[in-house]
Amino acid sequence: MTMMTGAQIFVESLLRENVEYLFGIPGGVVIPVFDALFDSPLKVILTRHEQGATHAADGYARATGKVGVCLVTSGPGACNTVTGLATANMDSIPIVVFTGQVPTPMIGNDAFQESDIVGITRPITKHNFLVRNARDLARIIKEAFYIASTGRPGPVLVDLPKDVAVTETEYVPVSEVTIRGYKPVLDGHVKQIKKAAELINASKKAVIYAGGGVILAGAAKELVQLAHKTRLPVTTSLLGLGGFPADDKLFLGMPGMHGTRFANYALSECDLIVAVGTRFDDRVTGNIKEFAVHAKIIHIDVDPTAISKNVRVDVPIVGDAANILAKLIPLVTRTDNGNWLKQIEDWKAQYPLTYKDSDKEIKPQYVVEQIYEATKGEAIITTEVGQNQMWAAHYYKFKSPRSFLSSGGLGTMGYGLPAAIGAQLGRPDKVVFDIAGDGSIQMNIQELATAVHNRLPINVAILNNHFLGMVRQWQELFHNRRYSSTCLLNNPDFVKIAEAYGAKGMRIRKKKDVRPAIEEAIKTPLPVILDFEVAREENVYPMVPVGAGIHQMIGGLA
Ligand SMILES: Cc1ncc(C[n+]2csc(CCOP(=O)(O)OP(=O)(O)O)c2C)c(N)n1
Repeated sequence: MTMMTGAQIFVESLLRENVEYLFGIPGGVVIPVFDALFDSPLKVILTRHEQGATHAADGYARATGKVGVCLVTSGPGACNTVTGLATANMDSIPIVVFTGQVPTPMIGNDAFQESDIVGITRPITKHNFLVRNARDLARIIKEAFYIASTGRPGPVLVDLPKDVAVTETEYVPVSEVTIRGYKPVLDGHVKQIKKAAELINASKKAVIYAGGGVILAGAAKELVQLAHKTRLPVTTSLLGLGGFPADDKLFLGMPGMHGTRFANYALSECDLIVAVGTRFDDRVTGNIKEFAVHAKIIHIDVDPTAISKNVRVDVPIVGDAANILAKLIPLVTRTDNGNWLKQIEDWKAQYPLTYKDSDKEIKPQYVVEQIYEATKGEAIITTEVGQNQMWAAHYYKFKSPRSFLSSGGLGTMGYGLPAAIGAQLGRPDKVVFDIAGDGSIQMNIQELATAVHNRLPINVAILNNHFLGMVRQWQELFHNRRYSSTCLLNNPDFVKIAEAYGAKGMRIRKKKDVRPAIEEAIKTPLPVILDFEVAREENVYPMVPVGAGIHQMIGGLA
C-alpha cells in the first residue's frame, strides 16, 4: 500500500497524464502543492497574473493539441481565471485549471480568500469538481483530463481544498474512466452519411464551411481530400483558419461580418452548405433570416447541442469530424459545379480582398503581409482582439492547423501575449508572433516578464493606431465619428517598456523599415516588441453592418 499526501497524488497524476508545463501563481492554500512540485520533473511557468496563466495554457493547448494546465490559489487567484476559462469554453479548448480552496471545514464561512469558484465558473466550464476527500483526487484528475479532451473539448476546473492537499491517504492509480451520462458519440450515423453524400453529389453550387472543430478533431487532411475530390470551394470561420490551406485555389477565406466578399456571396447563393465542426456563430451568419436562403444544410459536429441551434439543418451528423469525413469521402464524386466555380472566380476577380497601400504611412495590412512573407507562412500567429485580429486573419495566409490562435467566441483582449508564451513553450521549433493592438497589449503586458524569464523568443507586433481601433471604426461608421472613450493618446513608450522588462524594443515609423525590423526580431533570441506606428484611421473592410444579411457588405473595394 502506497501512502501519499494529496499534493503528492496531484504530482503523480499529472505525470501520468504526460503533463510537461503548469502555468500559475502560488498562494497560501496551494503552498503544499507547489512544495510537492519543487522536486518533480514538472515545469512550473510562473506567470504574473492568473489570467495570463489561463491564456498561456490555452495557447499551449491550441498550438500542440495537448491539454493545457494551470494551478492557482483560492479567492483572488481563482477569480482571475474566469476570463481565461470563458475564453477556452467559447472556443472549445481543452484546459484543466486547478484552484486552491480553503480547508473543507471552512468552506461557506467566508474564510480568508474564499470564493465559491465552482459556483462562479459553472456556466463557463465544460465541467467542474470540488475535491472533498484526498481519496477521490486521483480519480477526479483522471476524469478532468478525460472530460477536457474528449467529445467537444473544453475547460475543466478542479477546486482543491488545502486539507485535501495535506492529508495522507492510500494512492491507487486510476487508468480507466467511466462517467455515467458522458459518452461522446464519435462514429456518425451511416445512413445520414449516405444522405449527405447524395446531397453533395446532386449539388451544383455547394460550399464547404469548416470551423475550429476541424482543427480540434485533426480532420484537416480529410477536409482537403473531400474538397479536392468533389471540387467544392471551402470557407472557414475565424477559428477554422489553417484548417484548409489558404493558398489552395478552392479557398474562399473567412465569411461573415468581416468576411471576404466572395465567401459571403458564395454562402448567400449556394444550394448546399457542408458544415463541419462549426456552430454558425452570429458573426458568420449576420441576419439569420437572410442567411443562405437557397441552401440545404449538412452539419457534422461532435456536439449534438450545436446542431440546429442557430440554423435549421437538413442532415445532422453527430460524431468526430475526421471519422465522418473519412467515411464520406469514398461515397462522393466530383460534382458538376463548373459554372459555380466560374462564378466564384469572377467574384474573386471583381471583389478581391485588398487595401489601398501607401508610401507615406504604414498600413497595418502591409505589416501583416510582411510578417507573412518573412515567415513564409510557417509561423504561429496569436492575436489580440479588434482590427489587429481581423487583419491577421485576412492577410496572413494560414497553411496548416494550429497556426492561428485567437479568441473567437469571447473576443478577449489580452489573449495574444500569454497565448504566444504557451505556444512557444509547446512549439519551440516555431517562430511565434502576437499581432496586437495598442489597446489590447496593455491588458496583459505584464506577461512580458514571464517571456523574458523563460527566454522565449516571441515577437509582439503592435499595430499602434493610438485608438481602440475596432470600436473607433464602429463609431466612425455608425455613430457620426463621435470617438467616445476610444482615443489612446497617453500610450506608454512600448520600446521602453520592453527594455524595462529585459526584452528588446523597436519603434518603426517608416514603411521601408518594416521588413528589416521583422527580420531582426525573428533573429533575436529574446522577446521582442515591435511598435509599428500605423495609419490611425484605417478600417477593416469589407464589413457587414449589424442586422444586415452577409451579402450586404460595405467597403472593401480598395
Ligand atoms: C477584455 C475586452 N474588453 C473590451 C473589449 C471590446 N473591444 C473589442 S475590440 C476593442 C478595441 C481594441 O483596440 P486595440 O487593441 O487597440 O486594437 P485595434 O482594434 O486598434 O487593432 C475593444 C475595446 C474586448 N473585446 N475585450
